[in-house]
Amino acid sequence: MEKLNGEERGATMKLINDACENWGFFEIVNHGISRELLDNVEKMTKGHYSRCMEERFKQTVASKLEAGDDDQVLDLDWESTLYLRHLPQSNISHIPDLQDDYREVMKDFAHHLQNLAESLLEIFCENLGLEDKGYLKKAFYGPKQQAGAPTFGTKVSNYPPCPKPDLVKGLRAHTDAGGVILLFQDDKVSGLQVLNQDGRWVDVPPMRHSIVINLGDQLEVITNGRYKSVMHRVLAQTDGTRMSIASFYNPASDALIYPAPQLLMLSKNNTSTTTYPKFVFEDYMNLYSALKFQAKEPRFEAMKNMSISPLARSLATRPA
Ligand SMILES: O=C(O)CCC(=O)C(=O)O
Ligand SMILES: [Fe+2]
Repeated sequence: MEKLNGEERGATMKLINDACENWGFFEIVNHGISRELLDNVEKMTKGHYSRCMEERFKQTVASKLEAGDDDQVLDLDWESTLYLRHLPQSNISHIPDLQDDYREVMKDFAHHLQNLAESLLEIFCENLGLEDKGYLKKAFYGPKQQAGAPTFGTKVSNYPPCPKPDLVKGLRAHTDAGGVILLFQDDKVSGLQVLNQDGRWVDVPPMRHSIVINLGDQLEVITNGRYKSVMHRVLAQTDGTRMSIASFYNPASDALIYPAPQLLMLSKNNTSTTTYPKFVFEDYMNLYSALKFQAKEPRFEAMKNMSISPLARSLATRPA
């Protein structure tokens, strides 16, 4: 990332653009978040897991696999999770069982990740040729502006060793629903895979102190399909517990989402056939929670048939 400030800026911007157009995923280093902070986050997350989460995992998820009930196993992900919210309001002080220094470190980490997400949105605007480099960030705001700030949250996951990795995934294949996702993953235990354009699963191997970036469904809609959200999954492993910390920089729940008019005009000259819907982000999330592990296209189709309340439409501040 530091190459963006030097002579190699052009080549680096191009690399990022290619990754957004062809992979929906890329991995960044020299992103400005210190190694010391990352090491602390990793150490404390692992400590918290073994102190407070491991036993609970055995009693809940692991016991379902042991019971061997087919329906339950089909609906199972071999992961132990904890959710933290940062925006619009932090809930970190209210999450039980966290040690105070862990709360502080996670607040600091989230602050850095938020800055990184917002810088990446500016980079995407520039690469997309959008005149306003704040366009994407603004598109994530709801009509109430400050009160309707983007949502930003972190899912802290641990994927313990699994006795039957052929039966269950760590996390089943899905695209992410939101905007930009920043992932800090275990530097030793692997498992994340991305589906490439040839339909093959490709490993995203651990790389110490790197951050994996991927794009969610909303960026696909707003960029009118120039950028794509891409299917990914986590394989369960027989050895070692994998830690991953995924932070989701998403639109405000009342943000009105639709393709950027400037990009829509550009694509009129192309042969692009997909048309994207216009909807309120919260409505999308309601649908997504039931259909997360299915393809995104039927979700986009369903949103075309959903009406937007006149109030939501009239409050939208961006040009339609
Ligand atoms: O654990 C990972 O590497 C990915 C997690 C993920 O894809 C998700 O939570 O949406
Ligand atoms: Fe994901």
